[in-house]
Amino acid sequence: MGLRKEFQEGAAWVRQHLDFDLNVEVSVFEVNIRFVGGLLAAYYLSGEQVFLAKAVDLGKRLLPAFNTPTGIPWAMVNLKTGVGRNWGWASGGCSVLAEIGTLHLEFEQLSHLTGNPIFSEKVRNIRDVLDRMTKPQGLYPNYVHPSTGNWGQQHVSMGGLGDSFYEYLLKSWLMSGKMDEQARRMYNEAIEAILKHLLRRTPGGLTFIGEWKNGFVERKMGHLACFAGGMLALGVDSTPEELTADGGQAGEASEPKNHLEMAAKIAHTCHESYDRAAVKLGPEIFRFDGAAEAVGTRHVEKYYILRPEVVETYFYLWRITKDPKYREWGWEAVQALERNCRVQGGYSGIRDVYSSVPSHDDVQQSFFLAETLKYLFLLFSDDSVLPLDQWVFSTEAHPLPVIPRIVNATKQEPSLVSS
Ligand code: DMJ
Repeated sequence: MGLRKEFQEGAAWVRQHLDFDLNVEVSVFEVNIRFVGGLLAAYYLSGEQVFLAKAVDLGKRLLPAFNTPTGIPWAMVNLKTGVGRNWGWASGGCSVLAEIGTLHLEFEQLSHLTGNPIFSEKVRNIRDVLDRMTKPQGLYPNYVHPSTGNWGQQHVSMGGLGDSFYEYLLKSWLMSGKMDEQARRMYNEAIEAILKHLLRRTPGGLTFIGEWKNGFVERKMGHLACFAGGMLALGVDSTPEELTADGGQAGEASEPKNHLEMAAKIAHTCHESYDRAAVKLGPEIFRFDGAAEAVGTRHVEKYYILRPEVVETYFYLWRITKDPKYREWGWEAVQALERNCRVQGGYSGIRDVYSSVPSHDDVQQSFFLAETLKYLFLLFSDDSVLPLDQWVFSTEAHPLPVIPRIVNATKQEPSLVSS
């Protein structure tokens, strides 16, 4: 973005003050996606060793979280003592699917960059455990127990608790230069089951991905689940020709051309969730019950906390289809952010998207800078800026390079802008 002075200030702060030798308990998932991923991307984009050194130090401090009978990591670990545990709220002491499934990209990069296979071994084991488990109707429940390796509560979601597990299967395959076939197969199978069991169409013609609870579909979609439009489109865009032919290896339900249609429909539904709100930004949860379609109906679900998933989907669909409506929708979001979320010290979340006078929550989430603004910037940039065939965006939108056969690859780094 040309913000070189600001970047140098940030780099100086990292050099002088960023220290992970702390007696604190952190979320393995959040620290991985925000800190390890952010530091790795900063290293790749700048070449400055300090970012790599900090990422490796932090990665090593996360390793004790994997000391469980199955190797499925704890949700939390103390960075100094290495003691781990799970969230008290998670079903029966389980680990969360989205959390354990969203370490792969960063950990593979750590092994690639250090030559130490330990990080890669840890995440490949998670993948293998999940691959071996029997899935109810092919679906992946959101809770897995780290001691028994059994599923917890039978809740399946493309939104919170599940989301980035699916995303990282596809992106692991992409980041490996399409060599990680296990990841692609598991992605195809998981998405096929999700589309078969969770996809619904409303009387008003909107398509949504609901949530599955013990065999019943709850007719709601979270803002988080809106990333799926971008993911489905990316899955088609990156698929070899032979897989897109009729009767191709991907099978009817996961036939990639259908995925592009699905992606466009989900983008449309998510845009409607924005358009039907007074501030033109969408709620945290929107429902499809009776007359309510793509509308938040419960007071506690009407907030918007500067989340990126809807503009993320616009970004991928713009790159892949070049339909100008995605830039138009993105511009609507920019204007709505300026109108409703801009405050003196930056940008703030709002408590109720159906109130035309915004009530600010006084929080600027870090993913607003890392993701929301980045995807908006990229939506209006040329395709040659961080080209999708050379870079994979982590779930926190940190760009990581495609490295064929990642662990054995020679350290070849792609250019930021393709020639
Ligand atoms: C981000 O931290 C990541 O995208 C994560 O996977 C879930 N969503 C938040 C932002 O909404």
